[in-house]
Amino acid sequence: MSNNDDYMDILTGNLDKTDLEKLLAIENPAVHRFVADAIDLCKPEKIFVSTDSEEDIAFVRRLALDRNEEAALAIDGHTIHFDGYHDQARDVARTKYLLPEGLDLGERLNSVERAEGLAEIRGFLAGAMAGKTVMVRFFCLGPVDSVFSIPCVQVTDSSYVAHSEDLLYRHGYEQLRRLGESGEFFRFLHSAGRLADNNTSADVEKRRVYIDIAEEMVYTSNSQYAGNTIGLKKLALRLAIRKADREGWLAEHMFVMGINGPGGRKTYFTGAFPSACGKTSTAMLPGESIVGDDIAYFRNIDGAARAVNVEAGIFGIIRDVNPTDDPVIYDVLNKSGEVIFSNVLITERKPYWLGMGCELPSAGYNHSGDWTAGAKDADGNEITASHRNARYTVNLARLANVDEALNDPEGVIVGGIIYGGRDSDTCVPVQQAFDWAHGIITIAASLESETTAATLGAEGVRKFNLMSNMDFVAIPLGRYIQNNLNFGASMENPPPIFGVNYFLRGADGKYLNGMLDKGVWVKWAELAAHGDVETIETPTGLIPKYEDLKRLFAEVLKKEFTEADYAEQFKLRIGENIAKLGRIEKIYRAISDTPQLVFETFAAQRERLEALRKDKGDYVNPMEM
Ligand code: SPV
Ligand code: MN
Repeated sequence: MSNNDDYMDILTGNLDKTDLEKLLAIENPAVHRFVADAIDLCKPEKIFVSTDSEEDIAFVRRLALDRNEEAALAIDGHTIHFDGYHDQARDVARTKYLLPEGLDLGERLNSVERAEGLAEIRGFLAGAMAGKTVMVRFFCLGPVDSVFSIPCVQVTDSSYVAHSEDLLYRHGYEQLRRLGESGEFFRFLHSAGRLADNNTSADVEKRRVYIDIAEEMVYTSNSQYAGNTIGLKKLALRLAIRKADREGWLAEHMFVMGINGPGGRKTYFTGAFPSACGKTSTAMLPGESIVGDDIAYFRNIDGAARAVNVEAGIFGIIRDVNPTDDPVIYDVLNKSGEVIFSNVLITERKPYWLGMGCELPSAGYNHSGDWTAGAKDADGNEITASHRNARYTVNLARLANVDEALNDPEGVIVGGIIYGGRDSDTCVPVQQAFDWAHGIITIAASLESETTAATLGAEGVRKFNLMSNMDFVAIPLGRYIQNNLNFGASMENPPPIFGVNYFLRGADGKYLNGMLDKGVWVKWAELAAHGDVETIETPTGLIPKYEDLKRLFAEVLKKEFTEADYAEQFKLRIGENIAKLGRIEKIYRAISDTPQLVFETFAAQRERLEALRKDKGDYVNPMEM
């Protein structure tokens, strides 16, 4: 790395006058050193330093089109970006923590010894920007000038990445200037690497996401897919989890939304779901308001749990977005204004995707290149019209139901927390935990989900995913659970915790619930959070009464909810619940720092389940509890 004496020489020798002035106006030598090191390592041809000005932002937007990283679509402001055929999701296996000497991250976290990892990734990045323009951008995680704010500097040779960040994050150049010499910040260095003819990353076998804990910095090489490259998204979440651990707050993979209750009451909820399990569509439910759909920071402020959306936009899964199930976002995707589509099908400059609610064209251009229906890839797999993890990127201000508290530096008071996974056979559609610790342990830390297209690898495999944050936890797992337990214990009235399951299936394999039924579960949770509905106590938690759901289904969805629906959906599946406890307990037995309370809480839950089974058998009708 460049040492203290020569970093100014690197900057003055490589930046032109205006860019140098923009950079030096942030009077933080650590920022200068980071940029100088990136230039020295990656050897870009040109350097563009972006302020928060509309002119600078427009430059990046234009560059994405000029360099064919994006192409304009028929509707004004819409563009399409393609990632490489083998670069369509987060690469969990090649995302690693760089372990400084003496640091132990415990079991299950993917890491590599720091010196070795640095040598590898810096080797891939050496000279990687030759002939390209690099962009230096400044953003802020969380609202600007808030106790939650974390300033960030992104250096990337992808104008698609820089453009996406513009829609997804709050601008942070001015904030870093205000912070002067002292500001601490996260740093991200990304190169898409050598590009193929269609401008996608050519060397995906050299794709790496390496998190340098010691420097609060993340390196990405040879990828364009946003989940690997957009520093402020999941890369920053990993750094934030470590910072939160040091400072006594929480960084979670959660939406933040307002749920409208009776009499004009609004209660803010946060919710954690693994990728592609309904998190965004819950956050966007028609009739409710959205603060954020992916990442939240929590702090105990004056005895209340307060949360902010870390982001200012949405990088959402487009599959199944249609006018019936997701009217709010469907509207945005069909009118003028800035939208980046990625990995959808294009014909006649129009985007098409799986599940959009109309017939798809039989030919066009997609993530595989020129495509016709039935086409197969080199491995003989059918190429779908759009990728199952195809996405849209928009700023939250575009949504009709964006919440007025989006940029509140104090965040919102959290009135309830929801956890959900893709679970075909075990948990009921909605239940409330007995208390904070019971919720954290038996719902949040016991979350399992069947895998989806959001990460590389097979789909539909049941996987442990604590707090839906498993891919991002950057501290030993037991410690992470303990931090969550402590957070609730630090307040007199911690928010109630709920578990939901949108993916229960019947004996015929069909889903038992419609896509919009989640609108009822959240309304019920809002009422339960205020003690406005009675509940039925079961061994796994508190479930709704039939009458309340019948009324809510009629009110919210104008739909009949029969006693038979209730009995089938809310029957307690005792064998499945005990089997799940066994799977999860086995995982925690192998994690050395698991808090003892986890095992005690599992034991108590198992006892309750077994006692009921003795009395009533394997499946218990909710009416009989
Ligand atoms: C997720 O996969 O959880 C996402 C998209 O929100 S990304 O992490 O950016 O790939
Ligand atoms: Mn996510």
